Amino acid sequence: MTLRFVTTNPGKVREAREHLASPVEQLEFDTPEIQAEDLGAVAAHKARAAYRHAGEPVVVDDSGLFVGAFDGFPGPYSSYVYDRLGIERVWRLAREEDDRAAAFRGVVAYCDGEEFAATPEPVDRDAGDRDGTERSPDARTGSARRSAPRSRGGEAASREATRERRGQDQAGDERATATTDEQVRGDDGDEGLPVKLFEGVVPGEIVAPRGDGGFGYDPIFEYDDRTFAEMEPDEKNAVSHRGRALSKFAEWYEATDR
Ligand code: ITT
Repeated sequence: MTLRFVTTNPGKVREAREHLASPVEQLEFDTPEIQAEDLGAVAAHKARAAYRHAGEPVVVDDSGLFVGAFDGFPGPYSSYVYDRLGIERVWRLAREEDDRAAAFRGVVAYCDGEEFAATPEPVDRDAGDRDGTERSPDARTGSARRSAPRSRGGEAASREATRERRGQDQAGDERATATTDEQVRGDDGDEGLPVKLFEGVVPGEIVAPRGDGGFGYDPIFEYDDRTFAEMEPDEKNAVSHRGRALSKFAEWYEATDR
């Protein structure tokens, strides 16, 4: 069965194809992202929105670059910082620091509307991130961090954005409604729609930009003396956060009957 990787980023899909025996197709859709410190919560929310949009099994990914000297920033805000500042300015900020240690972290999330049998990887079942409440440890990415509370204004704006998207993607929503059970409810109440999470982390260092490969922050992320942008795709995939998360996902997915 063809897997739909719902993302605006073709680089993620190229990497997923290296890991999965099943065919992977990009479904380009800009999923609404909640604001939360925890990538697992963001990825689970993205997966539910992607599933509602696609109406068939979906994979999404949420990743970020965590710089130690910046207390983990930009982390979950990496996409925003990449678009607004760009890698050259992130490098210029980091070079002021003695300690340039960083990590890429990523969570691959899978949702097909069905429940999951118990395996070590966590399943996210709720939407507790919306009100800043503590999530149970197994719904997170291993840590017990608290999601950032969202302002009412932010929540309302996000719902408005989702409604706007719904208007544009009515057909997708209708498909989702037609093919799933009552667990698939609106954005205001999709608690209960289970999402399986697979996490990957890779440590490295922020350096001056080098290399032409990869995408995003790859030119300023050095691992083992080379930046990710200086590696061949399969070399990056063998060690990267997404590669690690995808290989856990692939092992689980190929072993299930889904
Ligand atoms: P989607 O949300 O549509 O999947 P995105 O590119 O916005 O695509 P994220 O929300 O996960 O993805 O944002 C993560 C940011 O970190 C984004 O700017 C990416 O370019 C960057 N990033 C993620 N994985 C990366 C990797 O393997 N190498 C370099 N940069 C990466």
